[in-house]
Amino acid sequence: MTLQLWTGCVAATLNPALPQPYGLIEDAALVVDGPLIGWVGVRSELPAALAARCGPAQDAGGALVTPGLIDPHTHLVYAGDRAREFEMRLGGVSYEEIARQGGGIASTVRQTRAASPEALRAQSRPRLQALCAEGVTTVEIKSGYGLDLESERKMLQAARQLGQELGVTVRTTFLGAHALPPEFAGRPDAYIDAVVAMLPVLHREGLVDAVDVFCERIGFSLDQTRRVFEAARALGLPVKLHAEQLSDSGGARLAADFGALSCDHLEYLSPQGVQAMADAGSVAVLLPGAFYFLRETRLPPLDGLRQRGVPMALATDCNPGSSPCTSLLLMMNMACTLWRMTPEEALAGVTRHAARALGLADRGLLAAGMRADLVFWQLDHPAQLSYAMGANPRLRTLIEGRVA
Ligand code: DI6
Ligand code: FE
Repeated sequence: MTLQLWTGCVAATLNPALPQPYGLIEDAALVVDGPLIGWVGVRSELPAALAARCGPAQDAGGALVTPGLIDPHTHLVYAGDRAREFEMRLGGVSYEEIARQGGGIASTVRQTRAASPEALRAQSRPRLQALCAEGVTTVEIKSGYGLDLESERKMLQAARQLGQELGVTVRTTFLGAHALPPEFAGRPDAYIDAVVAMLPVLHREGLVDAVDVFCERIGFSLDQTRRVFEAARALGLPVKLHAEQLSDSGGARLAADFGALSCDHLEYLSPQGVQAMADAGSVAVLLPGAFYFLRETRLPPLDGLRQRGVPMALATDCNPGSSPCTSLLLMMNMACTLWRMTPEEALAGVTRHAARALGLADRGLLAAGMRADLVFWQLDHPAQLSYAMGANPRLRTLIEGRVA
């Protein structure tokens, strides 16, 4: 089989083995060998023997090439919206208050339970399409608006089916412990029993790649979180956690005990929590859309995370209540403008570190042997990806070497 050869491009490889910022290679050549990257480097250094196996060089016209973008935290499968609650919040009612009044997540649960599988897919599809249109090739999608076996299954199946339809990788996370459904009002421990019973069933059906819990004053306690994590561990499933978004509950330290892939949100993460994440090798998935939309003022402890070497990923958190957002590029801009992350950190956050937050070792950087998930952009420097607001400079996406 002949290999594809791309030239005339600037490659932001994100490969930490290269000394330049962004692992940048000017005047790069890139060889695609079936579904994988065969070679990437300075064009003049392309080995002649390899060049001989390639088809005619395809000129990228000076485009920037990056790894396919990865959104490692979304709740994009849901029905309805919460625009009326948005109006209430602007009138001064808080997100937590709305949740306590039976709105919030519970209102999306009502609408998601009522939707047919087709309607749920139809409403969710444009959100996944919007992400893909901006160069996203791998997306994590959580359940958590069903809160009973049948409705959680419906959500996870919708997520899987949409991924197949659009030809992108979808990783599904079971978030049964997202909120207390009305039929369990006042009985959170009984609901955790139900979650622990749902998990093996959904896992057996091949619908679960990881397990998450909303550990928060308005979510579940540390003890309840631990019970769900123990059930995950018994099945060999990795865990993630919504932790320290609205308060410091110590969730990150608990998650670290379970070797969590990631802890997400983290505005109220303590120094002990940072240390625990560093020791466990967990990724910090930061969600600037939720910070912005809820008008939070407390920043995640970026300096602490940097000092301890905790990898920082970025995600949309696409959901109807706290981040109705389908632009990962906008998240990069917000992380830079609101939090002073660097554009290089932002790009690593939606590629290399995002891959790690999902436990995927085969993508997130451009190097021989990695998946050939690539995006070509009409840009000449990777900082431009974080700089513009609302632009979409994507030219072309390859997924496993094929034009998407
Ligand atoms: N944290 C979030 O930001 C979302 N879920 C969660 O646990 C919000 C979900 C929603 O409000 O619908
Ligand atoms: Fe979330």
